[in-house]
Amino acid sequence: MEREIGGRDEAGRFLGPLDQTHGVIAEIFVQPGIGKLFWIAETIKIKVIPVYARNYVNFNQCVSRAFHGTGVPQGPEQGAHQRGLARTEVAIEPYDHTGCKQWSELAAQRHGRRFIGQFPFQRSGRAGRTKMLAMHTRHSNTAADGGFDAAALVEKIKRWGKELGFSSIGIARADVAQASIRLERWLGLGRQGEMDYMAKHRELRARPEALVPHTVSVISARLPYWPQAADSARVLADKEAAYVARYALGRDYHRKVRQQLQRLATRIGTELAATQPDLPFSYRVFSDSAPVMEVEFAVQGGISWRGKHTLTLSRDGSWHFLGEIYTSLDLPGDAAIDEHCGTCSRCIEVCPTSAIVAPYELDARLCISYLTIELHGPIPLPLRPLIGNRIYGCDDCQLCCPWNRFAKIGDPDFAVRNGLDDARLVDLFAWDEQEFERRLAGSPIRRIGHERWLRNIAVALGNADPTEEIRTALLARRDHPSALVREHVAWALARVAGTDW
Ligand code: B12
Ligand code: SF4
Ligand code: SF4
Repeated sequence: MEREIGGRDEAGRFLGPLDQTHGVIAEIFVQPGIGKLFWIAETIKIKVIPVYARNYVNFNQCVSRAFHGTGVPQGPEQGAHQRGLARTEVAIEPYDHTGCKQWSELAAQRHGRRFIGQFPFQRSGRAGRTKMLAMHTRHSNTAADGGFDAAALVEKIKRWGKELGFSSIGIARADVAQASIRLERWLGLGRQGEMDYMAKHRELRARPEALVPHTVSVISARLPYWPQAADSARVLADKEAAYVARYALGRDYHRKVRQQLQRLATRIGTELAATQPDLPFSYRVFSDSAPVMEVEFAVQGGISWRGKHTLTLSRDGSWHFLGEIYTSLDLPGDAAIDEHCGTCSRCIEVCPTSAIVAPYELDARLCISYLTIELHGPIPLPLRPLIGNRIYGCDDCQLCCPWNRFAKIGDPDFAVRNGLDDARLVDLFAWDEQEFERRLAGSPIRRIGHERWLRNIAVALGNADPTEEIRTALLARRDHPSALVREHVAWALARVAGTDW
């Protein structure tokens, strides 16, 4: 059997979500409930071509769903099955026409199925001839769901999402097995720095149904935010100006995205109450508000690919927030889209602190966004000069991205407030705590508090060309009650004076 499905590596990858070992593969293949796959495996050879990790992840996940209760005892499919909900069936079919993906999609639709993907294989006895294998999911219309048309509902969800201002909506299955392995590696390397919540909630992050019971599908959405604002390049080049990340110039996105998702969920609920009153529907909405692997769901749901800077990216750029609805509805997952970074590596090259340590790998401890927003204590000395005038977050890896040339103006709620797109460092440094609280009510910046606000601006002032105005502003904060602020002001004063720290 092992030889039938390929060599050791291929076999391991084929059943990646379940296990990497042959023993487990053999065990799985004698389990009941996978007769169809077993039968097919006997009659055709499935050769999984070793490809780049991401290209087979969807295939793996879909196949893993066929093994109810075998390799994935906590699997969402099993949970759904036990509760009598609709469940996904996976069928693998040999397909003789090479290369034509569109044709496969049409053929699948005609049979009331959804095309997931295709890959080359060799039929036994006809070695050397490459053919395409088409794989479909069928959503069972069980008696319990009374003929629930999940695909039709998804179409409506996508339409309603657009009406609510989302630029794209996609459906992912609640399965992040592969991504969790990489998350563990990232945590193992300590790349989360002081973001303890990343390690603390790893279990909930890796298992959606542990965070919200009965979750089997994830509706992933992106809301565009690119604001009409002063030219970023000019502000970054002006050392006396303050650069605030474009996402933080207006209203806090956490609440806004969730509000829109809540509206979408209410609409789904109303539709189901009218058409499928007996179908259980539970859900919860998120946007950077809980341990959820948001980027992973957006990629799986086909609304973006992952750029080398690790953010999601689409043909209309990366200036969007992500949000999700975890739901008990068994919805057909979308196919991931092709990625279009190609040979480009601009984001890696321009990063001021070299935080993108390899394509798709970010060491948060070096990222200016982490240093200015997440880090509570002092900013490490060697990194301070590299921060320049970025006082809250950083956009360099997105500003340089060719795909962002196609960005359109985002939701009006993210329009600039308080002239933050083009403010002067000394003016912002003069805000006392009351002014900080008043002006930044409803802004994400308020979360860092006045103390870290001053810490960040002190660093930027220390990086500016020294002027008497800057020296005076720093001197006014030299005896600030916070030791953190005092230390950063002292550092900046030393820079202004041209002395060593
Ligand atoms: C923690 C966090 C941060 C941290 C760490 C960022 C990071 N890349 O991990 C810090 C504070 C640095 C940060 C910064 C920013 N963030 Co942030 N952040 C998050 C948060 C809360 C979790 C992200 C996470 O899980 N990281 C953990 C690591 C393991 O994940 P990862 O880097 O994505 O790693 C995966 C891949 O790289 C992959 N991988 C690793 N190696 C390899 C190798 C290969 C070959 C392949 C194929 C894949 C691969 O495997 C990993 C696991 O899946 C999410 C919200 C959420 N709940 O998801 C927002 C989120 C990612 N951030 C967001 C934003 C907007 C930003 C900033 C742009 C803000 C700013 N302007 O300052 C910057 C951008 C910095 C950057 N280049 O990523 C948005 C991104 C929207 C988008 N377009 O994608 C999110 C989704 C919030 C939201 N709801 O909108 N963020
Ligand atoms: S946000 Fe800035 S510091 Fe962080 S990875 Fe992007 S360019 Fe580098
Ligand atoms: S800058 Fe280039 S490599 Fe980086 S995300 Fe954009 S297209 Fe991809």
